[in-house]
Amino acid sequence: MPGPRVGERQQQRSAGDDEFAAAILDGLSRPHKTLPCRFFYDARGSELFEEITRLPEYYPTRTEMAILEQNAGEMTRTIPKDGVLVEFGSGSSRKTEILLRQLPQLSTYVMIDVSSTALHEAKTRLAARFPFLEVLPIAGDFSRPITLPAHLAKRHKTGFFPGSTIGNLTPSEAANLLRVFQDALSPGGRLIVGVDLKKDARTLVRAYDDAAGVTAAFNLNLLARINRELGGTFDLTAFKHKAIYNPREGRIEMHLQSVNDQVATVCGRRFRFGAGEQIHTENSYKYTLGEFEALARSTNWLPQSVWTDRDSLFSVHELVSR
Ligand code: AVJ
Repeated sequence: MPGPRVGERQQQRSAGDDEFAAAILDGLSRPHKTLPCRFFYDARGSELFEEITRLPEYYPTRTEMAILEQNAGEMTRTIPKDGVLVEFGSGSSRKTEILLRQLPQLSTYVMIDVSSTALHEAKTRLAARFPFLEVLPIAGDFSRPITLPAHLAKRHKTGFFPGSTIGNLTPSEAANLLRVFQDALSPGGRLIVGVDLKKDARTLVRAYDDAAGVTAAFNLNLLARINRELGGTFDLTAFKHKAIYNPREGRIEMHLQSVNDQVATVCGRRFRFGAGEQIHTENSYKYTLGEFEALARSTNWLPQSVWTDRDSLFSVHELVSR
C-alpha cells in the first residue's frame, strides 16, 4: 500500500499519523464501513467527551463516581502500604483521586495513557495533592503487553480500569485484555473495573443520543478529524448520527449515516457512500453482573466483590488472581 499523501494543510507529522491514516483507509475499504472508536479522542473529541459526561442523559460517569465515593474504603482495604495502584487509560485521573484519598500511605501510582499531555497535567496535580506518592507516568497504549518498572516487580499491584472502557471491546477482546492486565499485575494481582449494566433500551439509547446533540457532535468529530489531519473532504452536513441498542449483541452501536449518495476523498483515495449507508463507529457493550463475572472467570480472574448504585445502572467489580 502506498504511504498516505501529505495534505497541503497538514503541517506536522508524527508516528501516530501513519497509524491513523492506515486504520481509516482500511475501515473505509470494507464492505461494511467502520472507523475505530479509539480515534474519537483528539483534543476536540476529548473536550466533547468531557461534555458528554456532564449530560443529564449520560448516567455512567456520575453513577460510577458516586459508587467509588461510597465504597472507596472497601475497594482499597486490601492494598498494603508499599502497594502499587496501576491505572489503564488514566486520562485526567479524576476517579483515581477518590481512591487515593483513602490511601494516604500508598507508595506508587502508575498511570498509563496514550496522551502525554493528559499524563503531565495529572502528574502535576497529583504531586501537589499527594506529596509522598511516587507518580509514574507511562505513555502508551494499555492494550499492548505492559512492562512495569523493575523496582515494582515484587510489590502488590491493584489495577484500576474505570469508565466501562472495557465495553468498547467485544467480549472476546475484553477477555484478552483482562489477561493482559493479569500478566501486568502478577503475581497475585487485583483489579477494580467499571462496567456499564444492561437496562431498558430507552435509557441506553438516550445516553448515546442526547437532546443537546453533544454525542452527535462527538461522533461527527471523527469525520472532522479526518478532514483536518488526512486532508479528507467529508461533508459534515451530509452524515447523521445514529445510536441504536442491539439486544442480540448486548451493545449500543453508534453509526454515521450518509444522507445521500456521495463521494469523499481521504489521503487521495475516493470512497463512495450510498444514500442511507452507515459507517459503524463504536460499540459499547453492556453486561449483567452475572455475564461480566462469567467473562472474568473465563480468564482466570476470580470475582470477589461488586458494588452498584441503587438503580442498578452501573457496576464496579473487584477481581482477584486465583
Ligand atoms: C468512554 C467508552 C465508556 O461507551 O459510554 C460515550 C464512550 N461514546 N458516548 C461509552 C462514549 C459515546 C464511552 N466510553
